[in-house]
Amino acid sequence: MLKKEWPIHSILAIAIIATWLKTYIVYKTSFSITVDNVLQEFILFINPLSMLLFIYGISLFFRSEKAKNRYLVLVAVITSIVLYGNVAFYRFFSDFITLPVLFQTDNFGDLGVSAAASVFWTDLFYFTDVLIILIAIKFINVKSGKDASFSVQRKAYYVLALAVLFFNLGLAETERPQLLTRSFDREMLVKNLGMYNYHLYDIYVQSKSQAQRALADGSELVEANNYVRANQIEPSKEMEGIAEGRNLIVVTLESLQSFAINSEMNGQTITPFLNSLTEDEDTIYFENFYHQTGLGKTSDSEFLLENSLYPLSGGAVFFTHSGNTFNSMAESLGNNGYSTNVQHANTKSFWNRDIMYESMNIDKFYDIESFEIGEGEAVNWGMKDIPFAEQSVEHMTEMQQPFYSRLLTLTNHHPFTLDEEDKLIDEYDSNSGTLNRYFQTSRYLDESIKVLFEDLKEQGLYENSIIVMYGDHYGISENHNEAMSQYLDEEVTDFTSAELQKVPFFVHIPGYGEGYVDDEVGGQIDMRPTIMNLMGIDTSKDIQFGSDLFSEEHEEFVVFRDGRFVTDEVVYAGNVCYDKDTSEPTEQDLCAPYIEQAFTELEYSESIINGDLLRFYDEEDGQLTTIPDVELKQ
Ligand code: GP9
Ligand code: MN
Repeated sequence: MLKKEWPIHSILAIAIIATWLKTYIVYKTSFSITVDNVLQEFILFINPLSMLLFIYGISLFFRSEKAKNRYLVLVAVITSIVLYGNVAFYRFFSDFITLPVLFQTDNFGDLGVSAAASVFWTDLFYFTDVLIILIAIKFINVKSGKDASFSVQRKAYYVLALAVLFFNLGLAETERPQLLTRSFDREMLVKNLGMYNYHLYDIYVQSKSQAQRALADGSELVEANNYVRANQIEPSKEMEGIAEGRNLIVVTLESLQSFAINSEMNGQTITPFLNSLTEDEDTIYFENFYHQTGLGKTSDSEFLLENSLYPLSGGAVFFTHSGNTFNSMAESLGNNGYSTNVQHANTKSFWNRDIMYESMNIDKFYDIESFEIGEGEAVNWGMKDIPFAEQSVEHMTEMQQPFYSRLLTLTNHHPFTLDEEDKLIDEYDSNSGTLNRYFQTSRYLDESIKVLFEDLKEQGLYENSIIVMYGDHYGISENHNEAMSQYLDEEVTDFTSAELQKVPFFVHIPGYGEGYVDDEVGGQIDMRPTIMNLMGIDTSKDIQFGSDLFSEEHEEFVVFRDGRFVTDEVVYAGNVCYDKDTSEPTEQDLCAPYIEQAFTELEYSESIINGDLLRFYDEEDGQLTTIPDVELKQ
C-alpha cells in the first residue's frame, strides 16, 4: 500500500482519464475515421469526455467507498464492451453498430459467426482501463470522508460535464451543421459526437420509430389505401412495356438543377451532352420536373425513386426507418428476374445505405471498396465522376442480365471543387464562389455522362438498356439568391425559388425514335410508376403516391416535401399563390383546393412510413394481411 494519501476523488479522475484516452487510442488504431483538419482531430479527441463525465460521475452519489469503486469498474467494463463490440463489428463490416442491425437477424445472420472470427486474445487491450482502475483501487490510498462543501462540488462537477457536452455539440455543429437533424453518416456521428453519445442518439432515434410502429395496426392503412386508389390512374398504354426485358440503368445526377440545361454561362455551354439529349430522337426530356426531397437529400431522392412515397419532414428516412418493410422498385424488378444493384463510390454507411439497401432488397451495393481510385482520380467528396462512370460500366459487363443498376454521381456536390485539368469551362463571376464553381462541376458531370454513354456502347450494353437520369435536389441553396439573381437577371422571389427546384428528368430509350421535350408537370414521386410501366411491370396493386408521367390522365400537381406545391397553372410558396404565367401573386382561391390535398397526401405517406404499414400489405393480391374482414378498395 502506498503511504501517500491521494485526494478524495482520485479514482474517479483516473477512471475518466483512462477510459477517455483509451477510447481516443482505439479511434485512431481500430477504425478508419477520416480527419481532415486540426479542428476535427480536436473534436475526435474530446468527444468521449462528456459522456464519461456523466456516467462515471454518478459514483459521486454513492455513499460507501466500496460501492463507488464497484460502480466505476462496472462502467469501465460496460463502456469497454460497447467500444470493443464496435471494433469487432467494424473489422468485418467497416461500419459502426446501429440498433437495427442487431435485430435484422435475417439480413445479418452471419453477424455472430463473423464477429467471433475477428476476436483475438490481444483484444484484451480494449479493457486496459478496467485494469488500470482495478490497480488504482487496490494500491491507491484515497483520503476518506467528505467535506462540508461536497454537494456544491458535485453540482459544479455536473455543470462542468454539461459545459463539456455543449462545447462538444457546438464544435460539432460548426463542423457539420444539422448533424443531429439529418444524421448523414454514422462515421460522422461517431467522429463528432463520440462513440458513447452516438449510441445514445441511435437508441433515441430508433426507439422513437419503434414506438410509433408498435402503436400502429393495419387499420390505418385502410384510409391511406383509399386515398391512393381514389387518385389512381391508368398508365400509358402506348409506353407500356416498351423497355420490357431490357437492362435498366438509372443515373442520379448529383445536385443538377434544370436551369443549367440548355443554357449558357457567360457564353459557355454548361451541359453540352445533356443538351444534345434533349433534342435526341431516343430521349424524352421532362422540362417541368421537380425534386421533392427534404433533409435526406440524395437519399430522399432514392427513397422517392424506389418507393414512390414521400420522404419524411423530420430527418432522413434512410436513417430513421431502415427497418421498415418496403415494396421497392428493386424488389419488384428482382421478382421479375432482374439482378439489382447500386453503384456509388462513397462509404457504404453514408445515409445508412448499407442497411437501407438490404431493407429495399437491393441485391448488391458497389460502394467505395468496389472501385479503384487511381492517382488524380479523386476530388472533393471522393472518386471523380468520369472514372466512376468507366468502372461502373466495367461492373455492368459482369452483371447477370437483365440488370437494374443505379449509379449515384458525386463530383457535382457542394463545395463544387475540381482539379485544374477537369475545369472545362470558366468560373462564373458572381459574389458566390459556390455558384461560380457550380457551373464548372456541372460541366464536368455532363462530360461523365457522355463517357458513360460511350462506354455502354463500346461494351455492347447500350442497345439492350434504357437509361433514366434525374437530378436529385438543388445544388444552389437560397443562401446564394443574390448571385442567382445576377445569373438569371431577375429578382429571386419565393416564386423563383420554387421554380428553381426543377431538376432534369431524362428517359433515354435506344431505338425509340420519337424523342421530344415533354412539358408535363411532374416530380420524383412519379419516377417509379413511370419506369415500371416502361418495364412492363404492373403496379396497379402497389401503394404509391405518384403516377405515370406518360399517361394522359397524369395529374399536374407536385407537392414539395416542405408543403409548397406546383401545378400547371399555379405555384404555392411562402403561403402565397402565384400565377405561373405572370410570376406574380394571384388570388389565393386558385391554390386553396390544392393546399388541403398537398397536406393530406404528405400525411398519408408519412403515416405509412411511421407505422411501417406496408408490413400489413400483400402487394400480390392488394389486401391487408392482418385484418381479414376488411376488404381493401382496389
Ligand atoms: C453521398 C452523396 C451526396 O453519398 O449521396 O449526398 P448529399 O449531400 O447530396 O445528400
Ligand atoms: Mn445529392
